[in-house]
Amino acid sequence: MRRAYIGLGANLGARGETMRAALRRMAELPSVSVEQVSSFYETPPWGNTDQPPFLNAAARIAFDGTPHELLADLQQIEQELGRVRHEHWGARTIDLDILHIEGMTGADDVLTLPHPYLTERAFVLVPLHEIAPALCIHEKSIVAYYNAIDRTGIVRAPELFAPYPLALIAACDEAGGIGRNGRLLTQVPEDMAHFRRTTMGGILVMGRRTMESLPGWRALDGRENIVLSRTMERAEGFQIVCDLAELWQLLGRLVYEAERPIFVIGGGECYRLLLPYVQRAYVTRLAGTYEADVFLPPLTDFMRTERHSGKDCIFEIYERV
Ligand code: PH2
Ligand code: MG
Ligand code: MG
Repeated sequence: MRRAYIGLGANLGARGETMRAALRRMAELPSVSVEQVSSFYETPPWGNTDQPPFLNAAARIAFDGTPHELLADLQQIEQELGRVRHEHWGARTIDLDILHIEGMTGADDVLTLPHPYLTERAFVLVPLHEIAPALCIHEKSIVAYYNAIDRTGIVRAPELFAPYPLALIAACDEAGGIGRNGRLLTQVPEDMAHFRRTTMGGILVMGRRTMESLPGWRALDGRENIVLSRTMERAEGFQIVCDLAELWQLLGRLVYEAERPIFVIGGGECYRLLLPYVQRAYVTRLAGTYEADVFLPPLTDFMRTERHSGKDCIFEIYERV
């Protein structure tokens, strides 16, 4: 296995989605494992400036095979993701460049290693600096190139480009209540089964109080359990993150390994914090009201796309419009 660094860029279409799809396809290649991915950065177009802004990122991978085999695999992914034109320095749906392969230098007519622009372009150096500041190219570190370059106009875009669209799952009473005294309002077996079926195999993100409301504080089986908490240090069966940046990093690692749905499972604070990143919401409507003290935030900008009645409750799905 060899270690390599890949630069990603996109400035047409749903840029964040395309970049994530490219990362997943890279991770799915039998010869490649994606080890680390930088944040996504919004960068002004370099070269031909009369084109939309880019998203850029960098990834560290390990791969088996020759540089040209890797290049062919990356070009195949570019093709599949709809890259049509290859105007030099022009707009593109996705651009995957081999920036550097450890222990390899050289050039032929299709590949130059390290990438000739690697040390001169802020849109490459900023993401690469995040994941490999100490990497040395031509006997100088990335951090040294980074410090010397004009980075005007480059901004980190974690808010806009969480590594993956999230789903939310909640059960509400007729007043929109979801909990009382740190517990669920009621336990409807039909809804518990629905929750288990819907989330099985996925990744669960919850707040600390929700984690403490689980029976025996035990992680839910068959699913990855993540707790978002500023104060907790560890809990068996759970991965703990203290803020959104850490959450995106962990989710990035998990979903590039294997594509799995991510569910925000509560409570109120966690729903509120993560709602801007939620694409789909599974909402169970419980009959009656239960004097809740925590409520689901309103799903503005969502449209109901499904609704079916169960025995004791109604199951709905909402999608962000
Ligand atoms: N790629 C180019 C040309 N210009 N500008 C930015 N900001 N980011 C890029 O990835 C980029 C560019 C050709 O590959
Ligand atoms: Mg390229
Ligand atoms: Mg390029």
